[in-house]
Amino acid sequence: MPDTRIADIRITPIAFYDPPLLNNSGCHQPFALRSIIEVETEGGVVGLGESYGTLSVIDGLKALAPRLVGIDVTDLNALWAQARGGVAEQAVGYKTGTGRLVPRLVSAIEVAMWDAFGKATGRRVCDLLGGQVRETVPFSAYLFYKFAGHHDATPDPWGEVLTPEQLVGEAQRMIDAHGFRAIKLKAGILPPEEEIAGLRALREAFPEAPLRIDPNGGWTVETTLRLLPQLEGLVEYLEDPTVGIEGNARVQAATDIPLATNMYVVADEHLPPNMAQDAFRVILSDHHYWGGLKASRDLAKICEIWGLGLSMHSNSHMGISLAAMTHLAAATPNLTYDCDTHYPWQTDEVIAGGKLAFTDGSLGLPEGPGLGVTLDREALARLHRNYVDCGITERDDESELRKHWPDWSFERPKF
Ligand code: GKR
Ligand code: MG
Repeated sequence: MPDTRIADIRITPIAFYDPPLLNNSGCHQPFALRSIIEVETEGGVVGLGESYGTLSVIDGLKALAPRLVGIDVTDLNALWAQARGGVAEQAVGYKTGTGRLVPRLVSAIEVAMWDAFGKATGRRVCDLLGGQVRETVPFSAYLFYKFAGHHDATPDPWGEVLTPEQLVGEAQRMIDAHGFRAIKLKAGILPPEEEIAGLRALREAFPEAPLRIDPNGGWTVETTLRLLPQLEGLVEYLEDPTVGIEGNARVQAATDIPLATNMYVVADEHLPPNMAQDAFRVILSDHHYWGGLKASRDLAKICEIWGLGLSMHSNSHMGISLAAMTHLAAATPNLTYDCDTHYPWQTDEVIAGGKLAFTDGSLGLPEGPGLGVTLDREALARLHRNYVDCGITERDDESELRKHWPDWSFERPKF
């Protein structure tokens, strides 16, 4: 077997076109940011990872990378020890608190370590994570309200979506293109009655589709309690309707609809209070912030033990993240709902061979060892130039929305 000690780690920030999608915090900027991680071993194998492209993550990764030279790509304990050893505090633009940045840094590099080990040994990442339990991984149609174009008036190919009719059109187009079964509506932007009218229109147009709505904590407890009768029988789960574990526990106590979260149970220390208060019954895991693929498999076991449902959260991303999500999901027995993905919203790609294709809303594992994907170096260079040229270094949905609606202000809860 080739030498699997780490010889070098390269971090490349990239930016790619993102449509003007709306959420409770604002509107997506014209470019979404990611980081591409390459872990090269002494044996000459290159493993790939993809993570957030915000400045604190890029800086943290750059501080962590040289500390990892010489460790074996299987040594996750050494990776955690180095990440906990003060690198987060070195990150310029470090805002989010060490507790949040450390697992993000570990995740970004850990995926590339698994990929390198898989490529060095001829094994797929899902086999290294415990073995494949499903042939294909189902994803959901992730719908957003959106503007017809960005504030500079560049039109977006998906057009405007602000009404129930336009929402059904967006869903139809996404389902025609990718075959998704479940539908998720990003909410918390329009008055809740309008968003529920959108859900009802979706129910009428797609009678069999499992539906979800995610206001990102945009509704008060009182508003959510008032809306529950309209949501019962309509949605398979209700995602982060209001703020915090306590607030959502009050909602969960009043309904049989399971509450799901990617906002308030996002780290180990949130699990005990969540269980004690019975706030969320579905965890939307995300290997990018839970500490990587191994930590996410551990989380799945915790969910199984405690009878929690499990699915997957996403952010705007490229094919390396999608491949990692798919390997993880393929190796997770208790995945109880179709996973989220922003992938259909992204036109650019950084992996060789172009975009991965869904069949009937599901994705098979990319062929080959590791994650089964390799870099398109020309695309990487082009998307890195985008990053340098666009000048965006932080996601800022709030200011972006004020370019469209000058009087708009961020509030959570808002309605
Ligand atoms: O991309 O606008 C977005 C989403 O709102 C994203 O930021 C969330 O993290 O997809 C996410 C969610 O489910 O809350
Ligand atoms: Mg969510």
